Amino acid sequence: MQTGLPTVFVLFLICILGGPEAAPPRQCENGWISFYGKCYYFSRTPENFRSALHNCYNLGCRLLEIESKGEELWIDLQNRLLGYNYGVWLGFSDIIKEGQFLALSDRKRPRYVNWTQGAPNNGHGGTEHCAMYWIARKGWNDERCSIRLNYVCTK
Ligand SMILES: [Ca+2]
Ligand SMILES: [Ca+2]
Repeated sequence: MQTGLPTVFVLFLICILGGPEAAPPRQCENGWISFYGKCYYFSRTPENFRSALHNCYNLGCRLLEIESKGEELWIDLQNRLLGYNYGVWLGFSDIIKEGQFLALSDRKRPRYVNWTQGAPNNGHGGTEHCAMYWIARKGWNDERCSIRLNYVCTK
């Protein structure tokens, strides 16, 4: 476990208490893209997991939690169009209990998952506790929270 990660869980609470309810489709602000009633912000620079989470909170709360195959295919397409290389952070972590990935927004298990073959494997000496979407493998992987990846914020 890395120092400072409990911050993530303070942000959990902020997100739960202050998070937007499911709203009817709406126009997104400048710089955000609309897809099926949600607004998406795609980062220009890669950040470590904690910074990505912070940045999304500052912009309106939530790090991307893919909820369906349709959403995932769209995210995959956007990632490729933007030229992202490795992938993007997903708002799921197993930092509380190894192997049990929970959503940062509600601390529940994700209803939709798409781990790549062999993942999550808690690799790099058991230091992989943050989930990401892996473009090349079109699926999810657990990674070290300290690496820098592009990220997507949703609201
Ligand atoms: Ca892990
Ligand atoms: Ca892994």
